[in-house]
Amino acid sequence: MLRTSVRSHVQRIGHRRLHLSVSDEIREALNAKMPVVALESTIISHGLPYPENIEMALKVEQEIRNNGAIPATTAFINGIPKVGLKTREIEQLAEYARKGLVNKVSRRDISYTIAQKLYGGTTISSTMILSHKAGIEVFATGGLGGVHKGGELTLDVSADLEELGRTPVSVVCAGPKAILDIPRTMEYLETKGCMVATMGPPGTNVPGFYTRDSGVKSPYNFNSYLEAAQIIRDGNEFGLNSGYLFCCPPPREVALDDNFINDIIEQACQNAAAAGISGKELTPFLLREIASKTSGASVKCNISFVLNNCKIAANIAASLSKLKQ
Ligand code: PSU
Ligand code: MN
Repeated sequence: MLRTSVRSHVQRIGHRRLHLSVSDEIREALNAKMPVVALESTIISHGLPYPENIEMALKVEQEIRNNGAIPATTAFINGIPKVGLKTREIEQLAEYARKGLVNKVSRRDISYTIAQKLYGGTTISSTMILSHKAGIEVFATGGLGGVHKGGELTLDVSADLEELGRTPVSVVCAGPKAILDIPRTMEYLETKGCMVATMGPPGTNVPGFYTRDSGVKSPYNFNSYLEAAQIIRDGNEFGLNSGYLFCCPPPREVALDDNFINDIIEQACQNAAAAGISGKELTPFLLREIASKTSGASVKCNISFVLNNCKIAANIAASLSKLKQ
């Protein structure tokens, strides 16, 4: 019975009672206060094509280990919220996603996914929730969800932004996805109280996912892993209970040309409108269109900057665990 199996996954880490399944490796690491970096799985189930998605998922775990932290990929397996997937679970998730059997899970989808024993890919929003329950403070991904173009009328604003306003987890990414209205996304994050800092010298703008500079000013900048770790420690010690967004411009060698990608994004948005795509299907649709129109260049770029973000997140997590010793 599902209810029994979910209940049997109520675990403890330290004094916390968790309604989720945390792998032995992650539980031991957290109890020993070692650096852990969470990873989402919507990017596996809905963000990247097969088989690049599996390749990416396994590579990023290795990148985090190479940089001194332990990776914790999150997902819903048969309705069970899991932190720390096994390789075969990652492969299974990708196989199921290929057959359209994986739900894309943000906060509103969690209860249904558990109750119906579904497979679920975790978005930034639900990864933050699972991470916080497990006691993981740092999370790495590709790009943030945000206010969609025309969002002032459609109200299509990613649940990622709400979560960043209410859950004290740090998201390390390459900025809001370029398919979005980046100025409005930044306004929304300010309203919700999410700290936003971009890696680089003072004045470095928010990156645009595939590009290094979205043209939008970043509220803050940071230049070292230690600086980022201090922001997290101080905000959490103060008890802010809101999230942190660390944006990392994609490395020059992998970033795409602004004009090239912006034309393609514009076309993809028009195609989505013409096909009547909305709601949670919109982001996966746009990413697929862009992948096909760039003959896979966007996928290659996406995987490279996820790796870059993982390296930075692992180093921030390591600095944070040193600060706490
Ligand atoms: N980053 C990527 N690819 C993705 C996503 C992020 O490089 O597919 C996913 C994340 O899981 C993010 C979600 O939380 O897209 C946002 O979806 P929406 O716009 O529907 O909230
Ligand atoms: Mn949406």
